[in-house]
Amino acid sequence: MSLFLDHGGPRFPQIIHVNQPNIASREKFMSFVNDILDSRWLTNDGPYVRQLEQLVAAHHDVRHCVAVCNGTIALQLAIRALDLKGEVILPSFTFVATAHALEWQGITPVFCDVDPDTLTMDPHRAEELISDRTSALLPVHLFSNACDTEAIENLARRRNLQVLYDAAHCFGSSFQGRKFGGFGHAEIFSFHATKIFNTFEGGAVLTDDDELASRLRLMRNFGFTGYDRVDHIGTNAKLAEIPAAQGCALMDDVPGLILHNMENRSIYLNELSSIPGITLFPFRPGLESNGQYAVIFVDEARFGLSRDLLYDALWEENVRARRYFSPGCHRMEPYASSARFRKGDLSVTESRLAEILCLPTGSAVSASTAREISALIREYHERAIEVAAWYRHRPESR
Ligand code: T4K
Repeated sequence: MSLFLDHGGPRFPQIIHVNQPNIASREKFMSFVNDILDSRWLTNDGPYVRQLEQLVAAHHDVRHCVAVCNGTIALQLAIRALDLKGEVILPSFTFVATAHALEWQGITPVFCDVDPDTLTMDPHRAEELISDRTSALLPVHLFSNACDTEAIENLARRRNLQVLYDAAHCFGSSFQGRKFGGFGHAEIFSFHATKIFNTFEGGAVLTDDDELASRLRLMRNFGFTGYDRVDHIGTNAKLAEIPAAQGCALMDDVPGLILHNMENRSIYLNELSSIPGITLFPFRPGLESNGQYAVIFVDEARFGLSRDLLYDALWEENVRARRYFSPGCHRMEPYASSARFRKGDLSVTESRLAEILCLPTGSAVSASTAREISALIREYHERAIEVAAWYRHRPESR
């Protein structure tokens, strides 16, 4: 049953997702796959992984890209290679992998509040949380928005802490003329299918530190330094050749994909900014974003519907908006119910998490779809009383 009966069914006949994968040229990708199959070199430091690492390092102006099998493993490897210990301060407003990667390594995540505009770690709140067990800061460039890198790195220097950035969302983005990848001691990226640049599953640690990069390379391959020689503890974090080939094939498309996202962003900006109670997530000045997340905030009092009702109503019409990253890591397990996890005052995190909504964008979302989604949101605002009543009376069995 459609929300607005006059539409006679969901507004979109097909489901519109938040981040449908970007697909490389099939011809190029398949020729790489054939090459891989012909060579019978499928993994273990193969030519496509090497090529991918060179391309990514060059694209991000860093000395080293160490490619691995996903962004979470990139975090775990970097945490271990940097020898982080005790407690590490991170925002709660992030994908749960950021917290899990610490906890997995036996390091206690300490949850810090964010700046209300940029949604990135508030350096003042972080400083209040530093204890004699703190070894590092793990800020997140959320939705590719830059952290206050200067304040964070000053704080780290003053308090003798390491800085590892979670730049999972940042492929192709830059801040103050510098590509992400070179901030802090290291930055991790995700090449998951839903990211602007993907290797199906994949990720990388980017760094300018030669020694750290060699340690990471050892650690991702069991610590092997020769066929029969192991010099370091390690794991299997390798990226295989076919995923790497997808990245190599997609690389040249990145500028066009960014352009497409930014066009969608300006459509959302133009169409939504005059709707009371809807604001588009602003970028920090100096940021050149890849635009892979189209993020809005919903102020219930002015819009007429809560974020959650808007979310439900969009799903009714096959628009699968997402509430990233509700309810916040501190409300997820094991962090919610154990007193072992220290948390600062997370009031900004809580209030922003109640308002946030990610709208569909990416190459699968055309300009006309972005306009139609915007028109739908305007219609919900104009018919807010009707929509709220529909939800109050709708059958349980939806
Ligand atoms: N740090 C941060 C800040 C992160 O955001 C992430 C990952 C990480 C670290 C860890 O990196 P990885 O270890 O994942 O490399 C997705 C992704 O799985 C995750 O990579 C990502 N962040 C997170 C933000 O989003 P879900 O649970 O929302 O994914 P899912 O399956 O609901 O898919 C999202 C949308 O994309 C859906 O609308 C369906 C659509 N989709 C998805 C896939 C996989 C497709 O259309 N095709 C597909 O193949 O987590």
